[in-house]
Amino acid sequence: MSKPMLRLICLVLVLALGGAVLASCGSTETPAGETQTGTSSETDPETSASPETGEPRLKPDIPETYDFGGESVDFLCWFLGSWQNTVRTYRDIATPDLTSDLVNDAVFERNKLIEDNYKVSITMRLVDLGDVSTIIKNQVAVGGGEDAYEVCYPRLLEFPGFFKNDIVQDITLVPNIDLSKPWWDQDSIENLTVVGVLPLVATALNVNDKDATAALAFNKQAAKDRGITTLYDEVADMEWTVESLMGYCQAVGDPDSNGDGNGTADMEDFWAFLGKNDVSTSFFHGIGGKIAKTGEDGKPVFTAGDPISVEAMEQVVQFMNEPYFFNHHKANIGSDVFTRMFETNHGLFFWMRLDEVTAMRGSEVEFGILPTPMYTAEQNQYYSTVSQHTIGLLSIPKDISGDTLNMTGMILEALAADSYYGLQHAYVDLSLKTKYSSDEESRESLNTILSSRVFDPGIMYNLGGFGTEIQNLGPNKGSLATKVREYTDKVNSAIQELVEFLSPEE
Ligand SMILES: [Ca+2]
Ligand SMILES: [Ca+2]
Repeated sequence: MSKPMLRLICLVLVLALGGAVLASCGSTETPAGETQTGTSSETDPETSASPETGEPRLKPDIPETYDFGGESVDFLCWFLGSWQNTVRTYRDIATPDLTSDLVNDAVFERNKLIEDNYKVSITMRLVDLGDVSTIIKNQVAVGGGEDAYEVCYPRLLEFPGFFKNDIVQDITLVPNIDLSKPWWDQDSIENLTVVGVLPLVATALNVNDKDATAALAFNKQAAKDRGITTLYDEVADMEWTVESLMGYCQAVGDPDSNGDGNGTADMEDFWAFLGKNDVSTSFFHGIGGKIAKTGEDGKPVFTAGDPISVEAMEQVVQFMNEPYFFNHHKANIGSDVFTRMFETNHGLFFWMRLDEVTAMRGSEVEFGILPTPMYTAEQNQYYSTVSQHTIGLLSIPKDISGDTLNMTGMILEALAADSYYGLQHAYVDLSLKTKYSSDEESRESLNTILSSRVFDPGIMYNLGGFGTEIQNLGPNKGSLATKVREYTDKVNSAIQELVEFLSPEE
């Protein structure tokens, strides 16, 4: 199916569901006060309706039940020890028990339903992020077998090196997976398909890639105290820009004058903007920039140097070097210490990924949520970057074939379809938004953020290392125009290499 057709279907679905933002184009949405209706265990697929409009729940084109004879579908996922007790550790694949945590329990119920319906068992193994590659390489070399992992998630940062071992397969060819369905993230499909081949994909099955989406938080009381009352209106009116953000930050001014007055701007002071190097990349995407876009022929094109991006990034670099901008990386403090600064009233704006919304349960300040600002109002669309540092996306090892591949496709389709209603509802509506039940606008922001996610092939395939250069622009006071000139040959040969690698052999 052509990409425009996929887009069209996606749009039609959005309209059909009364404007609800879908996981493919975003995430599920339920009006405030709705009870949880999407959890798998309490939903009869024949009669159930979407929580938004009462429209019938979209069903996957696979048998509703099947007997796979107790076969297991095994997921191998990356793991980083220092993030052990955070939501960055996979919590969306499998869980042993009900714990009354909404996301955990939605995963438990989903898997139980699918395991019963298809007579399979779903397992997950977490391994150190460097080991995913070794394990899958060995598996593919030996050729599958009883202990094979049917699904794997390397971290995105390691993915470019990982998949060049020729160890994952083209998801577009996997039986029983229908990528036109909204539970497969259409933006990820459009951007990560190269010459018709899709080696990894984002799906409603996961919440961790939603957690990895960039956004801003703001301290509501601090904003009010400074007469800043129209932030949400600006977002809604499509007027939320880097320039207006800079205007507010300028008004807050010198951190030390607002803080302890010891003559040094430090962690004890009140900062207009608590940021880090990642602001470079997320604002680059926010202003509409992209390292690469897919061209007509299905090949990525190096687009970082378009004139508007070049102009906008001058402003972003300037912003990141203003005295009111606190840079967590330059301050060389831990992430938790940095987050704590915002939680304890040391900043007006705070750059974050959505996982912070869950992590900041103990915040002493009440905060609102905003999308990454646009360059100008003419842009008319917000863009929210998805981090390559904190997540992986779904891949299927190359040795999985025949009946096992049939089963893998069917189980993934069933899991993703159910998650689109059950898990995503538990995550977005009941978990993320619950804390802000008094703040309707933050919910709107969450919908905006989750429906405007950017999967940049330049970053996901690490084309010529340019993603790192973007990340360094702000802290190094770099110029995008100069970097593009410097890197054009490098990025273009990386694209050529990627295309040759993925093109079917003649
Ligand atoms: Ca297996
Ligand atoms: Ca001070």
